[in-house]
Amino acid sequence: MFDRATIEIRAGAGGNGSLSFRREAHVPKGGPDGGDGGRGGDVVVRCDDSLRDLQAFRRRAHFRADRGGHGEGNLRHGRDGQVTVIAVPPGTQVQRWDGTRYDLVAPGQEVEVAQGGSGGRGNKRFAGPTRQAPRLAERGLPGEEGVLELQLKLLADVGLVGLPNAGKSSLLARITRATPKVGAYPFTTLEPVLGTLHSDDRQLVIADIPGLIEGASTGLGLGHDFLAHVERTRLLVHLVELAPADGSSPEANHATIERELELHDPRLASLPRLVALCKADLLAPEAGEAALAEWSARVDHPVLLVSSATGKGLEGLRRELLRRVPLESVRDAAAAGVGADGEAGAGESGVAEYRVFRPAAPREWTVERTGRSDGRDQWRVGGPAVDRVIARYDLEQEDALAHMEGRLRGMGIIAALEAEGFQPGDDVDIGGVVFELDPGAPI
Ligand SMILES: Nc1nc2c(ncn2[C@@H]2O[C@H](COP(=O)(O)OP(=O)(O)OP(=O)(O)O)[C@@H](O)[C@H]2O)c(=O)[nH]1
Ligand SMILES: [Mg+2]
Repeated sequence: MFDRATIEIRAGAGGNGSLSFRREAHVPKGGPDGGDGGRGGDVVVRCDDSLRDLQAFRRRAHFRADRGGHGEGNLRHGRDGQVTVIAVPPGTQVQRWDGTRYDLVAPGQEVEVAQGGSGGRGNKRFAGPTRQAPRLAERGLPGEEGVLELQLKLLADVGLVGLPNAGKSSLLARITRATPKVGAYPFTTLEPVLGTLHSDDRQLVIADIPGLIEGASTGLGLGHDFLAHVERTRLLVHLVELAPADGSSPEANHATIERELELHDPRLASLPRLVALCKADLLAPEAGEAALAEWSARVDHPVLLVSSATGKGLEGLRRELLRRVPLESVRDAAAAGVGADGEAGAGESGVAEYRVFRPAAPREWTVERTGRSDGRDQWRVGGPAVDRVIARYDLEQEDALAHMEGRLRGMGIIAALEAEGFQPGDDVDIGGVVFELDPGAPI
């Protein structure tokens, strides 16, 4: 079962703005007519009902969205880059490189996981009363990129838990049409198996969660990965063998599984559950009834006595399941926006609100004196905020430097330099390029 995948994604870069002037036969000096660059394409993850696992990502692990077109003269704007859609099966949890998590449960639900870069403005946009022939245009910004961790968590209404060999698969085979392998040894089942319990008016999806042993929550055995699948169930059936062949104590076995559930996630401990004392056929009927009475008095959950061999108690179990699992199934609940994590829930239509994650534009920048030469101070200005400004301009363009100075001034950087003793004409290293900055000059 391919229930995990790591993929790399990159949204498209924005197109560059154009630096262009109108050329007309009879107009000696045309005005600026450079169009804007288009927006880079976003990367979106969509929940697709026709998929069952994450196998497709073994063949393809890189996804790139189109870049935006460059602007052109005659005020032609670049086209926006096309969105790249990544399809995942229902139940997929997506974690972005920055830790943001999205739960994709309802078919059609979409989330934007990487935003395309904005397009650069063409020189037409910089025209104003003081600058009628702007010789600068912005560059498009890169799109967001990073690694996505995908994890598929089954959407089951009921989880069957219990120690290996407890009889989970046998029970699933008896109450649903699933045909899991049954064996007289532990770890017969190596991955979760789903079955559907039908009644006249509803269906419950039941998952056999194998491999839980002491230490499963810390990664021992197979159970750790599968515990994640239990997270979304709405009711657990805890199978406890009354007369384990290895002579272990049913009470201790019960406690072991409960502890692992709790350690994995305290929320699991608060899920409603049924305790099914199983393989009742291996005990004398009176011993079975006595155990039932004793367990019922001791644990806080309803207790049933069942046997997959004889069918004893199975009709009662079926009834209890149908009665206790809330009417709306996991899928409905998810579609109504109450998914396991309550994140990125879908709207009423069943289609997700388009959750757009915009990282706050980084504000950090630094100003420092780096040395002295020829009697003048040298400075360095850096940080993500500065990098973003640098990325925008092609400083070969005549007006770009003055415009960039304006932006640095707007950010408070020129004032910070001056407060440190900066004199107009000092050399300033801005993002790796050294300028003789003269911010007094008109912009
Ligand atoms: N006598 C009796 N044996 C049972 C019953 N249910 C299961 N068994 C036997 O118990 C053994 C284990 O059953 P499974 O259903 O494979 O148990 P499991 O919990 O799925 O085990 P793993 O997949 O290994 O975790 C098999 O030999 C079954 O035939 C029952 O009600 N009565
Ligand atoms: Mg099994």
